[in-house]
Amino acid sequence: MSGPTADLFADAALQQPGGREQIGEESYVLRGYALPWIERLLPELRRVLAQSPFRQMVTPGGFTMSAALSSCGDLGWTTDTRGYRYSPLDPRNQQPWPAMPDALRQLAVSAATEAGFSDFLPDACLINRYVPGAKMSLHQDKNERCYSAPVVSVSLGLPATFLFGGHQRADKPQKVSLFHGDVVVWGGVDRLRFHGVMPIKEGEHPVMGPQRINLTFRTAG
Ligand code: MD3
Ligand code: FE
Repeated sequence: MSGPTADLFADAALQQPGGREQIGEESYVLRGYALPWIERLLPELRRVLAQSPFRQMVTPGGFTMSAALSSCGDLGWTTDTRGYRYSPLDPRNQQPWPAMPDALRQLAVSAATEAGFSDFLPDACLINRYVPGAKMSLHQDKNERCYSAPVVSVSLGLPATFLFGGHQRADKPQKVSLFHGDVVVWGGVDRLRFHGVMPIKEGEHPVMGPQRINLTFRTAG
């Protein structure tokens, strides 16, 4: 996106009826959308993480990521010195990733529908854990086989400043604050935009403690 359209989205998110904030041509923030689901969601998340705990992964360039990762679903995202990829097995124990709990899948499908993407069939849920100071550098998500499906993300815990860039790494990103319970849906022409997360500020969240956990649902296979 460039020119007048970019300017339109640059300053403030456009308010939409139904509590949708449009942040890109086909991207929406659903403020607090996950809040009614939280009590169902957290015990499931705990079960998943007991089976596949958070771990810090190394990028092909040899850097240890500051965010710790896990996954659930048929496919999980991993990185090591050989590259980035989706795998049906958790490299930590060579066992399948934990199944995607129904509550998580239903939340993601329902949010996607709310944003205009019906028939979302996520097969992977990446779980990122940020402690204060952790960040995610500007990148594109290009390891999924299906770019026509949206990505749905659920923010939990400490707030974050999300960086929403363009299709070129050098495009100046817009900043979007994300809070506990916010759900974001990215799709269509926005699916391959560069994005990242600024370093998380010190803090203690009343429900989640001193951390931010982000769930991202994708159709990867
Ligand atoms: C925008 N995670 O796991 S939300 C990631 O908050 C990732 O943990 C961030 O970027 C986080 O890859 C950002 C998710 C997100 C995922 C895919 C996108 C935002 C996106 C694809 C296109 C545009
Ligand atoms: Fe990403």
